[in-house]
Amino acid sequence: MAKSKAKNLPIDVDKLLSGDRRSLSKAITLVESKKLEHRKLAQELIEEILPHTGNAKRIGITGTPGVGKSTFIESFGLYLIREHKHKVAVLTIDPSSPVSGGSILGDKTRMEELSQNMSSFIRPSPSSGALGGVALKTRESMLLCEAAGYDTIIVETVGVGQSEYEVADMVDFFLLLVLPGGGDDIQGIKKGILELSDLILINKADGASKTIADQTLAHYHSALELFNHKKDEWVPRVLACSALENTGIDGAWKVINDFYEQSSQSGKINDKRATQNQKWMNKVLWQMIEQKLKENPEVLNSWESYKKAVGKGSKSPYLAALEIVNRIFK
Ligand SMILES: Nc1nc2c(ncn2[C@@H]2O[C@H](COP(=O)(O)OP(=O)(O)O)[C@@H](O)[C@H]2O)c(=O)[nH]1
Ligand SMILES: [Mg+2]
Repeated sequence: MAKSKAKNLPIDVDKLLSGDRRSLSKAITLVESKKLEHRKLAQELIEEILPHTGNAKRIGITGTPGVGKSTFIESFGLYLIREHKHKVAVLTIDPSSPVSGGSILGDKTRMEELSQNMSSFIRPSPSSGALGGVALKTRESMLLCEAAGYDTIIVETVGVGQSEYEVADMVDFFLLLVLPGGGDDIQGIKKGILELSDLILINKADGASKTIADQTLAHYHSALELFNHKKDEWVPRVLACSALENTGIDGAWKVINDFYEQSSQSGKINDKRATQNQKWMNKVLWQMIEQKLKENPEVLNSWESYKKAVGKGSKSPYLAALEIVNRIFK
């Protein structure tokens, strides 16, 4: 059993590692805190649990509001728990809604059975974060869930701002939910998101929408053929499902399994995670540098006077920036 090196951690690490939900909740709250002292403790905690992470399947789910993400996660999560004895953690990022707002409550009712199941853990992310933003917190929460023994982590996000790209940078597999229909153009879906997707799942393929869903399937197939896929790379799939009627859920899981089989054999999964970690390090590094500069009164002073000079036109923006940089690194 891991002994806590950091004695002053407010979290019982052994309990967390044994899967204690309360400890996991408290740990995530610590990670989410903006207080400097909490940030330090949170980093100690993350360092300590890091050797116990990395064993879960990390799945990102995105799609426009109303497409059925929460309903799908309810069906999918329960399927994994019942059929495959998984422990499922769900982290949701919705930058457009404060955590206390209505949408999370709505989600809880849509994920009612899952949220009450002892093999699941559902946690919404806060609407704003300190350094690294909301997504960094979610990433750290994901690691905590892995340490607590969850073997499937689902990160849900809505198509707002950069959140999909950030989620894609923390998961192995990216699943895009879309609606039946769409006609000649693929409605409202950013091309970049389509390119990130490992599986496009047409939800609500039930009732009167079933036929349309089949047409949409063909449509996405041909859209995907336009992308160039490198040799040895995962070729994105398209499937239809009904989260409400629980059809096609096993098909989606099969594709995800194929993905893991293929990419663990090729070593791609490790490469992907390594690259993601490096990207995150860089992201946080630049943010830290920016913060440090903004806290330095000397830099701030010259920054202000250069701003005035540039505003008056007595100095060019380029030269001003260069002189500030030279002052910083003198
Ligand atoms: N017919 C049908 N309705 C669905 C399906 N999945 C979700 N819905 C409905 O679509 C609405 C939005 O679902 P929700 O899961 O909250 O979407 P989210 O905003 O993407 O999380 C709800 O009224 C669901 O009952 C489905 O597979 N078929
Ligand atoms: Mg939802």
